[in-house]
Amino acid sequence: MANDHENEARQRALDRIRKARGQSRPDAEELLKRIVAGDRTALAQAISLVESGLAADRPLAESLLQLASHHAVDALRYGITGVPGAGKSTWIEAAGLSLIEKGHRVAVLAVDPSSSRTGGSLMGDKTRMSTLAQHPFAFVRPSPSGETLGGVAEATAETALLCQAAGFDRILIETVGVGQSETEVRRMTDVFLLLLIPGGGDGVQGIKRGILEWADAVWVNKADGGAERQAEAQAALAVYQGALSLLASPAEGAPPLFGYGSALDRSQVESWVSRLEGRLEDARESGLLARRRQRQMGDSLESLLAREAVRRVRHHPDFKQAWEQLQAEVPHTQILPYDALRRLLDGLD
Ligand SMILES: Nc1nc2c(ncn2[C@@H]2O[C@H](COP(=O)(O)OP(=O)(O)OP(=O)(O)O)[C@@H](O)[C@H]2O)c(=O)[nH]1
Ligand SMILES: [Mg+2]
Repeated sequence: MANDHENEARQRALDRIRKARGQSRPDAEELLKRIVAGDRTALAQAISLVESGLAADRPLAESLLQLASHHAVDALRYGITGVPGAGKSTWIEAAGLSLIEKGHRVAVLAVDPSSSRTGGSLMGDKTRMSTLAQHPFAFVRPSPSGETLGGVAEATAETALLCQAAGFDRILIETVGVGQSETEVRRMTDVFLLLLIPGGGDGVQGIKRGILEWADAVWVNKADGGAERQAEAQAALAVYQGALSLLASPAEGAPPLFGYGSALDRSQVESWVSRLEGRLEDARESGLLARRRQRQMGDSLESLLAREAVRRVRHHPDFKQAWEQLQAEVPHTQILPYDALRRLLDGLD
């Protein structure tokens, strides 16, 4: 597993050699066949393809995704968020190993559009999850570096799909809880877990209020190293529980699961993961999970629609001229913004 990067580099080198010899890249069907057969190099190559910022790579990526959707195993997706250093990767390592012990295959993806971390710390993730990263039933993929075409969240959802085609039935997505990405990650996960640490100053530790509201589960981490830390964690948990009971609208389904403990202690994480899995199983049976996914799909479509609509307007051949004309007019006339927008759009028909 530690070799995924090397595999990818090798694959790129092979691509260059093929190109030099006038041979084409493998087609989508061939690539997918290898992915389904468990070829990690093919999986890594496919992920690079969907993460690629090159428009030329998109057609192959899209046919591949189309094919992959027919082979994807049904997976449960976990989103794990929390401030930098809260212990997300450590928690994921413990949770991932527990899930593997129960017979699952685990893919770990990272979303970090904030560029708050460097390539160095991404390698750090692999070191921190070293046991998991080397396990034959796990696949650990650092966040995409650089620009992706459709956005980081879309690339992550697509990567998850490829992992599902490769047979991974538990997808754990780590995201730093300070940016924009949590909304999008929550939208693609079946359970959204917030990791906090005791004694984090103002109580909400720079975590956006919304994140606390959305959490399906809250775990106060690093409750180890003596009775004092335990007491601190308990106190912190009570504060969050109180805050959440005030904030939360009575959402569908069970109230958030609260807990505290140490990510360094496998058995603590394991028993908590079992509880989460139990809840997910109940949600599946009651139809709650299906409804959540349906709602998520609707939300994703809405946000894609908004983005695509803006893109199309901006790419309209007359847009630039109409936009400039409007901007030139605005200082001289009393024009209301909505009126201006209507005139702009009318001009594009
Ligand atoms: N004492 C203690 N240390 C922990 C615990 N969980 C994580 N750590 C340590 O905290 C540090 C940060 O852990 P990570 O798992 O990398 O935290 P993270 O949230 O993934 O960090 P970023 O990915 O950089 O945001 C490491 O040195 C861990 O060993 C815990 O439960 N108790
Ligand atoms: Mg981490």
